[in-house]
Amino acid sequence: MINIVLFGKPGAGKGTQADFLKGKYNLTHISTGDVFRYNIKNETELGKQAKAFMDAGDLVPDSLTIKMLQDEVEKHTGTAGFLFDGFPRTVHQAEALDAFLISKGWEVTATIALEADDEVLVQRLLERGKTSGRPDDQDEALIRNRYQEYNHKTAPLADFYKNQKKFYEVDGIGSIQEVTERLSLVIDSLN
Ligand code: B4P
Repeated sequence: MINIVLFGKPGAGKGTQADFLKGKYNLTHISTGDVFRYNIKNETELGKQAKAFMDAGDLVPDSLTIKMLQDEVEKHTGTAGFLFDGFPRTVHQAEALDAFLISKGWEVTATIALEADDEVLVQRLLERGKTSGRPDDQDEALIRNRYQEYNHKTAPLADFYKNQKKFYEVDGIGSIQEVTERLSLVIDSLN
């Protein structure tokens, strides 16, 4: 079983790349952002609780996010592996993921970070905001708040996975296909 965490700043291309990698490596793709947006659209209790945080560009509290992720994993226990996109985003989430996977006899195989400059990414998100309908993509102040959240809460995860010798970095600037090829080189080297 191979379990990959796709890591990176908002707009780094996690979701974009996951769409290619899931088919290529036969992995079950879990995007916590997508699951939250599905719940918001369908006005579930979880969606109602997450909406204000997401609209403000804040991270959704760990208590909601970890439970949701575990429920998603439980739906796919027969899989050849998972591609975690946007989870974990805090050290507490990473610790919970490790404990949960260990309880199943699994582990994170590798965490791959898509590296890119903030200013390039802000422009990407503003561009996406013209068509995505996502409130968190449409206001530059909200987008910049997402980077604050990233720097305070998510960036420390790099050290968490470096300490486990599971951290890999890939240049996220270039064509989508070029970035997929760089990620594939890392994944192919894991066996
Ligand atoms: P997410 O849905 O995870 O998304 P994201 O950070 O906005 O973007 P991603 O990196 O996936 O970028 P994408 O491929 O789409 O998070 C949204 C919110 O959900 C968070 O702010 C938070 O509130 C909440 N949330 C989610 N998970 C959580 C967690 N674990 N804990 C707490 N809260 C959580 O690419 C972005 C744009 O760039 C697209 O338009 C794409 O077309 C373009 N692009 C991609 N690659 C490109 C390339 N190589 N060149 C040019 N453009 C490119």
